[in-house]
Amino acid sequence: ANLLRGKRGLVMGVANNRSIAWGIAKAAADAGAELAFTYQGDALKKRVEPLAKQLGGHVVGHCDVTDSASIDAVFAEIEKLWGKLDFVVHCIAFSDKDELTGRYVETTEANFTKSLLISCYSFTAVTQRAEKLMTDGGSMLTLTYYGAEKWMPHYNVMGVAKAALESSVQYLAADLGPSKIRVNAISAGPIKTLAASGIGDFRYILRWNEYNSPLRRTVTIEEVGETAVFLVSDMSRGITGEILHVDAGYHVVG
Ligand code: 0WD
Repeated sequence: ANLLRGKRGLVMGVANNRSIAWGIAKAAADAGAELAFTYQGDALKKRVEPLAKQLGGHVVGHCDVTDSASIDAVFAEIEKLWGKLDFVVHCIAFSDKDELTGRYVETTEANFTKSLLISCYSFTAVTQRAEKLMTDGGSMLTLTYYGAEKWMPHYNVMGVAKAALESSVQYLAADLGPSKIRVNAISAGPIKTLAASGIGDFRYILRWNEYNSPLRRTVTIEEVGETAVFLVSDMSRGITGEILHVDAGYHVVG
């Protein structure tokens, strides 16, 4: 399948080979896309560079979304490299681990602000820059979780951040529709990644999903990756403002 042949995409949020961003990058490269990657800080640079190389991708630099100058720098690099952009995959979220356990009501102002900035606003900030390079239209994609829709144990401020992110997908879709830029999210079921290991009782949540989802299992980064290919390809050209669940059907249960 060459669904993404001729398309150029930016992938943000690869931390290692378990990252959802990596599952998406692999699937997109398989579908013929040319990819660019960012990394957050020198520690991740060493991880991301060899992974990008495996897929013949470009590394366009350090990007910490709390530093808007680093977002600008990465987009300037993409403009130099390609002059345009067809899709962006945003797989970035953060909350202080100490607040991903216990009660939401204890959330501090500092962690609330930081979590919403990194996990929600950064998608808008990236979309602002991407819009200018998506001269033939394009597709923006972010990752969310069911904890945005319903209370989930330990998800706390991240659930509130994902609710804001899902709402921003709708507002961005309306704003960018006239420019033929689509904006969607995948609501992934739980997957054991670095970020997920910070969530309290995560193994129990995985097990709970295995027992209770309609497909009686959890999902893989490869499955999220293939759905992402669909959402950034022209196959989904009639879809925008959508939150698509890739969760073995769990959202119909809980
Ligand atoms: O169960 C799961 N793993 C699910 C994850 C279920 C549903 C959704 N998601 C979402 C996450 O909330 C996130 O938005 O998927 C996205 C990707 O997360 P992931 O693949 O589970 O986690 P990971 O491999 O850790 O990648 C997240 C990365 C960070 O990694 P670490 O673990 O080092 O924080 O987000 C990046 C970073 O690379 N990141 C940032 N990037 C730029 N600037 C920043 C930042 N300030 N903070 C975190």
